[in-house]
Amino acid sequence: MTIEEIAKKMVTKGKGILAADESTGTMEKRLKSVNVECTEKNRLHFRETLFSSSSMKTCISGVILFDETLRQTSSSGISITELIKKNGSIPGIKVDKGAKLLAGSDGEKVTEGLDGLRERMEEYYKLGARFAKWRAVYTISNKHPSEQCINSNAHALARYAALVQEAKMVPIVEPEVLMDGDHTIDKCYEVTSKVLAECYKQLAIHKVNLAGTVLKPNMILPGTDCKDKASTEEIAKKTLECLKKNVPSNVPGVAFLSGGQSELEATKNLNAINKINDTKMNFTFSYGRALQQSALKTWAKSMKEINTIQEVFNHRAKMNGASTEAKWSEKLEKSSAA
Ligand code: 5MM
Repeated sequence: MTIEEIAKKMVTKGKGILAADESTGTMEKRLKSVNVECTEKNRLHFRETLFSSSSMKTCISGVILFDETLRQTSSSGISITELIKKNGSIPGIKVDKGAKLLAGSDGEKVTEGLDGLRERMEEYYKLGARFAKWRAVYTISNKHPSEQCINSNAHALARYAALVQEAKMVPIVEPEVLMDGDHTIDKCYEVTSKVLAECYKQLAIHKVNLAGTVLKPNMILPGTDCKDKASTEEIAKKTLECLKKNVPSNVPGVAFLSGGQSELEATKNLNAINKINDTKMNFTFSYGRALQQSALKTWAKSMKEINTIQEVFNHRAKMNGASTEAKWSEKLEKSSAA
């Protein structure tokens, strides 16, 4: 498949991406929150349980993996990438090395991982990955994000994207404006616009073929500590407006991150965005926490109840799949859960 075809498949209507690329440190936090020891065996068991679910075929277009998982073998003896492919989904790989302190700044971060990336991409392709992911993070405060932070992260994202396409894979470009803080929804709109504009400027400079990329942005939301809450309709309207203004129309689709929203909020908001989507772009999900939280809790209670864990995951995947086509409703949520 060409990178344009892979990108289109990743944002197919009715499906979305499972972000299961937590690094070991993040996985440690997630497993600690449900009182499970963070061992390699446990990480594999949880992930394999999800990757073997029936919704993989119907609702999951791709799975983002962490380096460790890409190299693992499932309990049935086939590799994890084969398991994902067998279930009709595309394996992908997180290739950044994390957000590190940006020299010369007052605590802002820049994502690292470009050194040796060309060679790593060759290996990842051989291991079966067909797309990659790189996440940049931006915090909002009176003085942040700075131009230095916006420019250096956009530059790194563009260099990453060019290297991924050189390896015949699709780059997911993930600039995440964090929800932390008491900023208003309009501030989030303003910052996200600046961040996206700089990303697309740099992607153009680095000659990235946008038809072979997928954007993974935050939705436009008020900060978690903001007193003025926003309605689902306002979130949808402002998110769509911000993306229409800043994302070139040859980008085939957008796969939102959930960023700390609850499972239900993330589903509702995506549904509302799709209700008013009047662009040619497909809007789908690339959720980590908002797809896995309930399944993780169920798994932690009883790891042997594979069917029950998978039913919980299937339900969430199905609800998000429906929201990519604006077909989700409270009624569907209840009847499917039942
Ligand atoms: C799955 O979580 C990823 C975090 O990995 P790190 O260990 O490198 O922090 C993260 O990049 C994720 O893909 C996105 O943030 C989306 O996840 P959420 O939970 O925000 O939907």
